[in-house]
Amino acid sequence: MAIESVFPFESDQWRYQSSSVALSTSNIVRTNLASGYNSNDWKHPQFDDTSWAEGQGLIGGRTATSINAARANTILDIGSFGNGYPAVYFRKSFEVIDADDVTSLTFSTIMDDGLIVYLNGKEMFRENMKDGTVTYNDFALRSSNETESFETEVPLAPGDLLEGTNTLSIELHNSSGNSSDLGIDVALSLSRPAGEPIINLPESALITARLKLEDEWSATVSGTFLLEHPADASNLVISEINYNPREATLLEKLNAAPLDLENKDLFEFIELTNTGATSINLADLSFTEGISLSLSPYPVAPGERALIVRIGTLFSNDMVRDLPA
Ligand SMILES: [Ca+2]
Ligand SMILES: [Ca+2]
Repeated sequence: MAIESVFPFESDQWRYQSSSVALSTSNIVRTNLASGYNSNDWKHPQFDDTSWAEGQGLIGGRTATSINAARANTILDIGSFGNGYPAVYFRKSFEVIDADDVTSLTFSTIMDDGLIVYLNGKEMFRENMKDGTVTYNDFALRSSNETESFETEVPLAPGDLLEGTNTLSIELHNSSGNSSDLGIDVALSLSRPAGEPIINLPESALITARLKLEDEWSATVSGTFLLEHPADASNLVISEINYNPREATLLEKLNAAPLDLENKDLFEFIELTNTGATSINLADLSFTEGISLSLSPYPVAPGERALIVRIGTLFSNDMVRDLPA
């Protein structure tokens, strides 16, 4: 597994709502079709949280040092003594590239006292909360140990993680209305299968790779990776052959100086045409008889022609600008 950090502890741009207002219960989620879950729900990625307060983790109260694991960067209003808020709501968005590759998320959490974590409107896990439907008024099962963080790895189902922007929603519950503290911080990482480094090719290419294990390199392996269709008999024709050409005229020889134009064979060429509807690539193409030649990756657009020549410079010379079409 390759582990990548998504965001660390003490990240900013958390949104939170700390008040006596109850938001929707834990059974109203993306996976519960009958629940009426929609973008007005605080767990929904498109929910408008711009009116919520913004802060940096750890977000906690009643004071900056109430949560024992770390000092709060944002002080949380946890309600009045004896009548503290049972729950406070949090949201945070983050970006993921190549989401389909990701197999699990790992949450590192500092928490007082219990919580339910949702990803894009689906419950990922809960800790120190009762089973079943949890409402705003439910307290955590017990006081938590907030002196250190704990890790929770959650395997992902297809569609859980979105390409691009994703949204975490968390309801954090206190252990009682008399509790002196309430707070949270989360660091998130993700796992992808190992051995799958992604190389984005700008063009078709021959790739040679080798592995290094400690100080030792493996032998190389090579492969040609094409962005176009491979050329074959269905999309490629020999459209012109210039075999054993006539002698250059005096004028051609004059214009071509100082090249040696006496060897007419140097001017032989074969023209290939892409007769297909999509771009093709000539990589690894060879002739079965007559010409010993294996071609390197070379893309040819639909209708485009490619010339196989002995010496390229001869064909960029003035003398061939009037080649018959
Ligand atoms: Ca506590
Ligand atoms: Ca507490």
